[in-house]
Amino acid sequence: KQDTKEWFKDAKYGMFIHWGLYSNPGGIWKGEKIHTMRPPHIAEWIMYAAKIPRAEYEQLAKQFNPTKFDAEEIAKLAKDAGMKYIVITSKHHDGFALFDSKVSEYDIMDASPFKRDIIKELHAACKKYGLEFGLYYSHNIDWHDASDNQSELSAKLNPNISEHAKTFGSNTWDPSPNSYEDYLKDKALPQVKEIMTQYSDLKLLWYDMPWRMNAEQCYDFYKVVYDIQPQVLVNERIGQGFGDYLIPSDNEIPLAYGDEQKPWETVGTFNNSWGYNSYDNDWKSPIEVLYWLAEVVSRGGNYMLNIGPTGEGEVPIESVKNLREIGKWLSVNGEA
Ligand code: JFZ
Repeated sequence: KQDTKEWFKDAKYGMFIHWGLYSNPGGIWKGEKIHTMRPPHIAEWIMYAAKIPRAEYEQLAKQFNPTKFDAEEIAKLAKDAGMKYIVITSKHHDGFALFDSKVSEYDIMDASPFKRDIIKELHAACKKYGLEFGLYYSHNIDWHDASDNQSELSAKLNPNISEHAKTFGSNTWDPSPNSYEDYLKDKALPQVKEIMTQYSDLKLLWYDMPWRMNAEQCYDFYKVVYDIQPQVLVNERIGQGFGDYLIPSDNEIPLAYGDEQKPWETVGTFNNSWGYNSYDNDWKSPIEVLYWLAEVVSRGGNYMLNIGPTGEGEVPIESVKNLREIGKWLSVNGEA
Protein backbone atom coordinates (compact mmCIF):
# COMPACT_ATOMS: atom_id res chain seq x y z
CA LYS A 1 0.00 0.00 0.00
CA GLN A 2 3.03 2.26 0.27
CA ASP A 3 2.67 3.56 -3.29
CA THR A 4 -0.96 4.44 -2.74
CA LYS A 5 -0.02 6.21 0.49
CA GLU A 6 2.55 8.29 -1.35
CA TRP A 7 0.01 9.14 -4.01
CA PHE A 8 -2.60 9.98 -1.36
CA LYS A 9 -0.34 12.34 0.61
CA ASP A 10 0.53 14.06 -2.60
CA ALA A 11 -3.05 14.33 -3.85
CA LYS A 12 -4.25 16.60 -1.01
CA TYR A 13 -7.58 17.57 -2.52
CA GLY A 14 -10.51 15.43 -3.63
CA MET A 15 -14.22 15.41 -4.36
CA PHE A 16 -16.76 13.51 -2.27
CA ILE A 17 -20.14 12.76 -3.83
CA HIS A 18 -23.24 11.86 -1.82
CA TRP A 19 -25.91 10.73 -4.18
CA GLY A 20 -28.81 8.33 -3.90
CA LEU A 21 -32.57 7.94 -3.49
CA TYR A 22 -32.58 10.63 -0.75
CA SER A 23 -31.46 13.19 -3.36
CA ASN A 24 -34.95 13.24 -4.82
CA PRO A 25 -36.89 14.42 -1.73
CA GLY A 26 -33.96 16.77 -1.01
CA GLY A 27 -34.65 17.06 2.71
CA ILE A 28 -38.44 17.41 2.46
CA TRP A 29 -40.88 14.60 3.25
CA LYS A 30 -44.62 15.06 2.72
CA GLY A 31 -44.21 18.80 2.71
CA GLU A 32 -42.21 18.93 5.95
CA LYS A 33 -38.57 19.77 6.35
CA ILE A 34 -37.04 16.80 8.06
CA HIS A 35 -35.02 17.05 11.23
CA THR A 36 -32.15 14.70 11.86
CA MET A 37 -30.76 14.33 15.35
CA ARG A 38 -29.19 17.75 15.36
CA PRO A 39 -28.75 20.55 12.89
CA PRO A 40 -27.71 20.69 10.05
CA HIS A 41 -30.40 18.14 9.26
CA ILE A 42 -28.45 16.16 6.75
CA ALA A 43 -30.74 15.18 3.91
CA GLU A 44 -29.32 11.68 3.32
CA TRP A 45 -30.74 10.66 6.71
CA ILE A 46 -34.35 11.36 5.64
CA MET A 47 -35.49 7.75 5.92
CA TYR A 48 -34.29 7.65 9.51
CA ALA A 49 -35.46 11.13 10.44
CA ALA A 50 -38.97 10.73 9.04
CA LYS A 51 -39.15 7.04 10.06
CA ILE A 52 -40.17 6.06 6.56
CA PRO A 53 -41.23 2.40 6.25
CA ARG A 54 -39.02 0.34 3.96
CA ALA A 55 -41.74 -0.37 1.39
CA GLU A 56 -42.62 3.29 1.17
CA TYR A 57 -39.02 4.41 0.81
CA GLU A 58 -38.51 1.81 -1.92
CA GLN A 59 -40.94 3.78 -4.08
CA LEU A 60 -38.23 6.42 -4.43
CA ALA A 61 -36.26 3.95 -6.52
CA LYS A 62 -39.02 3.93 -9.13
CA GLN A 63 -38.71 7.71 -9.39
CA PHE A 64 -34.94 7.75 -9.49
CA ASN A 65 -34.26 8.67 -13.09
CA PRO A 66 -31.39 11.18 -13.14
CA THR A 67 -31.37 11.88 -16.85
CA LYS A 68 -29.21 14.99 -16.38
CA PHE A 69 -26.37 12.93 -14.92
CA ASP A 70 -23.22 13.29 -16.97
CA ALA A 71 -20.23 11.49 -15.47
CA GLU A 72 -17.76 13.28 -17.71
CA GLU A 73 -19.08 16.67 -16.72
CA ILE A 74 -18.60 15.84 -13.05
CA ALA A 75 -15.11 14.44 -13.59
CA LYS A 76 -14.18 17.52 -15.60
CA LEU A 77 -15.57 19.76 -12.88
CA ALA A 78 -13.38 18.04 -10.28
CA LYS A 79 -10.39 18.29 -12.59
CA ASP A 80 -10.97 21.98 -13.29
CA ALA A 81 -11.33 22.59 -9.55
CA GLY A 82 -7.81 21.23 -9.03
CA MET A 83 -8.96 18.00 -7.39
CA LYS A 84 -7.07 14.73 -7.79
CA TYR A 85 -9.64 12.09 -6.87
CA ILE A 86 -13.34 11.33 -6.50
CA VAL A 87 -15.09 9.15 -3.92
CA ILE A 88 -18.81 8.43 -4.42
CA THR A 89 -21.45 6.68 -2.30
CA SER A 90 -21.84 3.25 -3.89
CA LYS A 91 -24.36 2.49 -1.13
CA HIS A 92 -25.35 4.77 1.73
CA HIS A 93 -27.30 3.99 4.93
CA ASP A 94 -30.58 3.63 3.01
CA GLY A 95 -29.24 0.41 1.46
CA PHE A 96 -29.73 1.34 -2.21
CA ALA A 97 -26.81 0.49 -4.50
CA LEU A 98 -25.83 2.88 -7.30
CA PHE A 99 -23.93 0.07 -9.04
CA ASP A 100 -24.95 -3.10 -10.82
CA SER A 101 -25.34 -5.58 -7.98
CA LYS A 102 -26.24 -9.22 -8.46
CA VAL A 103 -26.43 -9.68 -4.70
CA SER A 104 -29.42 -7.40 -4.21
CA GLU A 105 -32.27 -6.26 -6.41
CA TYR A 106 -32.31 -3.00 -4.52
CA ASP A 107 -29.94 -1.40 -6.97
CA ILE A 108 -29.87 1.00 -9.88
CA MET A 109 -30.24 -1.73 -12.52
CA ASP A 110 -33.17 -3.68 -11.06
CA ALA A 111 -35.17 -1.16 -9.04
CA SER A 112 -34.88 2.10 -10.97
CA PRO A 113 -36.00 3.14 -14.45
CA PHE A 114 -32.51 4.62 -15.02
CA LYS A 115 -30.77 1.25 -15.40
CA ARG A 116 -27.33 2.73 -15.93
CA ASP A 117 -24.42 1.75 -13.72
CA ILE A 118 -23.53 5.13 -12.24
CA ILE A 119 -20.36 3.86 -10.61
CA LYS A 120 -19.12 2.38 -13.85
CA GLU A 121 -19.73 5.60 -15.77
CA LEU A 122 -17.99 7.75 -13.20
CA HIS A 123 -15.11 5.30 -12.95
CA ALA A 124 -14.59 5.54 -16.71
CA ALA A 125 -14.86 9.34 -16.69
CA CYS A 126 -12.23 9.57 -13.93
CA LYS A 127 -9.88 7.42 -15.97
CA LYS A 128 -10.41 9.68 -18.96
CA TYR A 129 -9.61 12.84 -17.03
CA GLY A 130 -6.70 11.39 -15.07
CA LEU A 131 -8.44 11.35 -11.71
CA GLU A 132 -8.17 8.56 -9.16
CA PHE A 133 -11.29 6.86 -7.91
CA GLY A 134 -12.64 5.47 -4.66
CA LEU A 135 -15.92 4.21 -3.24
CA TYR A 136 -17.93 4.90 -0.11
CA TYR A 137 -19.82 1.89 1.24
CA SER A 138 -22.03 1.93 4.35
CA HIS A 139 -21.10 -1.45 5.83
CA ASN A 140 -22.82 -1.23 9.20
CA ILE A 141 -25.94 0.85 8.80
CA ASP A 142 -28.46 -0.44 6.26
CA TRP A 143 -32.00 0.66 7.06
CA HIS A 144 -33.36 -1.51 4.28
CA ASP A 145 -31.72 -4.86 4.95
CA ALA A 146 -30.17 -4.99 8.41
CA SER A 147 -32.32 -5.71 11.43
CA ASP A 148 -32.21 -3.71 14.59
CA ASN A 149 -30.38 -6.22 16.72
CA GLN A 150 -27.42 -3.87 16.92
CA SER A 151 -29.22 -2.36 19.89
CA GLU A 152 -29.15 -5.73 21.64
CA LEU A 153 -25.48 -5.89 20.87
CA SER A 154 -24.76 -2.50 22.38
CA ALA A 155 -26.80 -3.37 25.45
CA LYS A 156 -24.62 -6.43 25.90
CA LEU A 157 -21.44 -4.45 25.46
CA ASN A 158 -22.49 -1.81 27.94
CA PRO A 159 -25.52 -2.34 30.16
CA ASN A 160 -25.43 1.30 31.27
CA ILE A 161 -25.74 2.66 27.75
CA SER A 162 -28.50 5.24 27.25
CA GLU A 163 -31.62 4.40 25.27
CA HIS A 164 -30.53 6.93 22.66
CA ALA A 165 -27.05 5.48 22.22
CA LYS A 166 -28.47 1.97 22.12
CA THR A 167 -30.62 2.56 19.09
CA PHE A 168 -28.91 5.51 17.41
CA GLY A 169 -28.61 4.94 13.67
CA SER A 170 -30.64 1.71 13.63
CA ASN A 171 -33.94 1.13 11.92
CA THR A 172 -36.26 0.70 14.91
CA TRP A 173 -39.45 1.83 13.15
CA ASP A 174 -39.65 -0.90 10.51
CA PRO A 175 -36.74 -3.29 10.95
CA SER A 176 -35.85 -5.77 8.24
CA PRO A 177 -36.54 -9.43 9.02
CA ASN A 178 -32.88 -10.26 8.27
CA SER A 179 -30.67 -10.63 11.27
CA TYR A 180 -27.73 -8.27 11.42
CA GLU A 181 -25.28 -11.15 11.04
CA ASP A 182 -27.11 -12.42 7.94
CA TYR A 183 -27.08 -8.94 6.47
CA LEU A 184 -23.30 -8.77 6.86
CA LYS A 185 -22.81 -12.22 5.39
CA ASP A 186 -25.41 -12.12 2.60
CA LYS A 187 -25.39 -8.50 1.50
CA ALA A 188 -22.67 -6.22 2.80
CA LEU A 189 -19.61 -8.42 2.38
CA PRO A 190 -20.72 -9.81 -1.01
CA GLN A 191 -21.45 -6.28 -2.26
CA VAL A 192 -18.02 -5.03 -1.23
CA LYS A 193 -16.64 -8.03 -3.05
CA GLU A 194 -18.65 -6.98 -6.10
CA ILE A 195 -17.38 -3.42 -6.15
CA MET A 196 -13.82 -4.59 -5.62
CA THR A 197 -14.17 -6.98 -8.53
CA GLN A 198 -16.17 -4.79 -10.92
CA TYR A 199 -14.11 -1.60 -10.67
CA SER A 200 -10.40 -1.99 -11.18
CA ASP A 201 -7.54 0.20 -9.95
CA LEU A 202 -9.45 1.69 -7.04
CA LYS A 203 -7.46 3.81 -4.64
CA LEU A 204 -9.80 4.26 -1.67
CA LEU A 205 -12.55 2.41 0.12
CA TRP A 206 -14.51 4.68 2.43
CA TYR A 207 -16.47 2.84 5.14
CA ASP A 208 -18.61 4.70 7.64
CA MET A 209 -20.34 4.56 11.03
CA PRO A 210 -18.94 1.29 12.42
CA TRP A 211 -20.55 1.81 15.81
CA ARG A 212 -21.27 -1.39 17.71
CA MET A 213 -19.40 -3.60 15.25
CA ASN A 214 -16.91 -5.97 16.79
CA ALA A 215 -13.32 -6.59 15.72
CA GLU A 216 -14.04 -9.81 13.78
CA GLN A 217 -16.77 -8.10 11.79
CA CYS A 218 -14.55 -5.13 10.93
CA TYR A 219 -11.65 -7.40 10.04
CA ASP A 220 -13.79 -9.20 7.45
CA PHE A 221 -14.40 -5.89 5.72
CA TYR A 222 -10.70 -5.16 5.68
CA LYS A 223 -9.84 -8.57 4.32
CA VAL A 224 -12.36 -8.57 1.47
CA VAL A 225 -10.76 -5.40 0.11
CA TYR A 226 -7.19 -6.52 0.68
CA ASP A 227 -7.72 -9.91 -0.94
CA ILE A 228 -8.97 -8.42 -4.20
CA GLN A 229 -7.23 -5.05 -4.50
CA PRO A 230 -4.37 -4.93 -1.99
CA GLN A 231 -3.30 -1.45 -3.08
CA VAL A 232 -6.56 0.12 -1.87
CA LEU A 233 -6.39 2.29 1.23
CA VAL A 234 -9.23 1.68 3.66
CA ASN A 235 -10.32 4.55 5.85
CA GLU A 236 -10.46 4.61 9.63
CA ARG A 237 -14.25 4.41 9.73
CA ILE A 238 -14.07 0.71 8.97
CA GLY A 239 -13.91 0.53 12.78
CA GLN A 240 -11.88 -1.11 15.53
CA GLY A 241 -8.61 0.49 14.44
CA PHE A 242 -8.26 -1.32 11.10
CA GLY A 243 -7.97 1.54 8.65
CA ASP A 244 -4.98 2.66 6.57
CA TYR A 245 -5.77 6.35 6.91
CA LEU A 246 -7.48 8.47 9.52
CA ILE A 247 -10.56 10.67 9.40
CA PRO A 248 -11.15 13.44 11.94
CA SER A 249 -14.76 14.45 12.65
CA ASP A 250 -16.64 15.86 9.69
CA ASN A 251 -15.79 19.49 8.95
CA GLU A 252 -12.92 19.49 11.41
CA ILE A 253 -9.46 21.03 11.23
CA PRO A 254 -7.48 19.01 13.76
CA LEU A 255 -4.43 20.50 15.46
CA ALA A 256 -2.31 17.42 15.01
CA TYR A 257 -3.39 14.21 13.40
CA GLY A 258 -2.07 11.12 11.70
CA ASP A 259 1.48 9.81 11.87
CA GLU A 260 4.16 8.36 9.64
CA GLN A 261 2.08 5.23 9.09
CA LYS A 262 -1.34 6.69 8.66
CA PRO A 263 -2.13 9.74 6.55
CA TRP A 264 -5.40 11.53 7.20
CA GLU A 265 -8.25 13.28 5.42
CA THR A 266 -10.84 15.80 6.55
CA VAL A 267 -14.16 15.60 4.74
CA GLY A 268 -16.26 18.72 4.37
CA THR A 269 -19.72 19.72 3.26
CA PHE A 270 -20.25 22.55 0.76
CA ASN A 271 -23.38 23.72 2.59
CA ASN A 272 -24.49 21.82 5.72
CA SER A 273 -25.69 18.58 4.20
CA TRP A 274 -23.99 15.74 2.33
CA GLY A 275 -26.98 14.64 0.32
CA TYR A 276 -28.78 17.28 -1.77
CA ASN A 277 -30.85 19.54 0.49
CA SER A 278 -33.26 21.72 -1.47
CA TYR A 279 -33.53 24.43 1.20
CA ASP A 280 -29.93 24.75 2.37
CA ASN A 281 -28.33 27.71 0.61
CA ASP A 282 -25.53 28.18 3.09
CA TRP A 283 -22.76 27.57 0.57
CA LYS A 284 -19.09 27.99 1.42
CA SER A 285 -17.62 30.77 -0.70
CA PRO A 286 -14.50 30.09 -2.77
CA ILE A 287 -12.42 31.90 -0.15
CA GLU A 288 -13.85 29.77 2.65
CA VAL A 289 -13.09 26.60 0.75
CA LEU A 290 -9.53 27.80 0.08
CA TYR A 291 -9.17 28.54 3.80
CA TRP A 292 -10.25 24.98 4.66
CA LEU A 293 -7.97 23.52 2.05
CA ALA A 294 -4.97 25.55 3.23
CA GLU A 295 -5.58 24.80 6.92
CA VAL A 296 -5.96 21.08 6.35
CA VAL A 297 -3.16 20.67 3.82
CA SER A 298 -0.70 22.78 5.82
CA ARG A 299 -1.24 20.38 8.72
CA GLY A 300 -0.40 17.46 6.48
CA GLY A 301 -3.91 16.24 5.70
CA ASN A 302 -6.11 15.87 2.64
CA TYR A 303 -9.32 17.77 2.13
CA MET A 304 -12.22 16.03 0.42
CA LEU A 305 -15.03 18.44 -0.36
CA ASN A 306 -18.54 17.15 -0.95
CA ILE A 307 -21.09 17.80 -3.66
CA GLY A 308 -24.66 16.51 -3.55
CA PRO A 309 -26.25 16.19 -7.00
CA THR A 310 -30.03 16.48 -7.26
CA GLY A 311 -32.34 13.57 -7.97
CA GLU A 312 -32.12 14.57 -11.62
CA GLY A 313 -28.35 14.30 -11.56
CA GLU A 314 -27.49 17.97 -11.62
CA VAL A 315 -24.76 19.46 -9.46
CA PRO A 316 -26.16 22.51 -7.64
CA ILE A 317 -25.11 25.57 -9.59
CA GLU A 318 -23.60 27.33 -6.55
CA SER A 319 -21.16 24.52 -5.95
CA VAL A 320 -20.29 24.41 -9.65
CA LYS A 321 -19.60 28.15 -9.75
CA ASN A 322 -17.53 28.09 -6.58
CA LEU A 323 -15.53 25.06 -7.67
CA ARG A 324 -14.63 26.80 -10.92
CA GLU A 325 -13.49 29.92 -9.02
CA ILE A 326 -11.39 27.80 -6.70
CA GLY A 327 -9.83 26.01 -9.63
CA LYS A 328 -8.95 29.30 -11.25
CA TRP A 329 -7.26 30.53 -8.08
CA LEU A 330 -5.33 27.29 -7.67
CA SER A 331 -4.13 27.29 -11.25
CA VAL A 332 -2.73 30.80 -10.87
CA ASN A 333 -1.29 30.39 -7.38
CA GLY A 334 0.09 26.94 -7.94
CA GLU A 335 -0.08 23.69 -6.12
CA ALA A 336 -0.34 23.95 -2.35
C1 JFZ B 1 -21.52 9.95 8.39
C2 JFZ B 1 -22.84 9.65 7.70
O1 JFZ B 1 -23.80 9.26 8.62
C3 JFZ B 1 -23.27 10.87 6.91
O2 JFZ B 1 -24.51 10.61 6.26
C4 JFZ B 1 -22.21 11.19 5.88
O3 JFZ B 1 -22.08 10.13 4.96
C5 JFZ B 1 -20.89 11.47 6.59
C6 JFZ B 1 -19.76 11.70 5.64
O4 JFZ B 1 -20.55 10.39 7.46
O5 JFZ B 1 -21.74 10.86 9.43
C7 JFZ B 1 -20.79 11.05 10.39
C8 JFZ B 1 -19.90 10.10 10.78
C9 JFZ B 1 -18.92 10.37 11.73
C10 JFZ B 1 -18.85 11.63 12.31
C11 JFZ B 1 -19.76 12.59 11.94
C12 JFZ B 1 -20.73 12.31 10.99
N1 JFZ B 1 -17.87 11.93 13.25
O6 JFZ B 1 -17.06 11.06 13.61
O7 JFZ B 1 -17.77 13.08 13.70
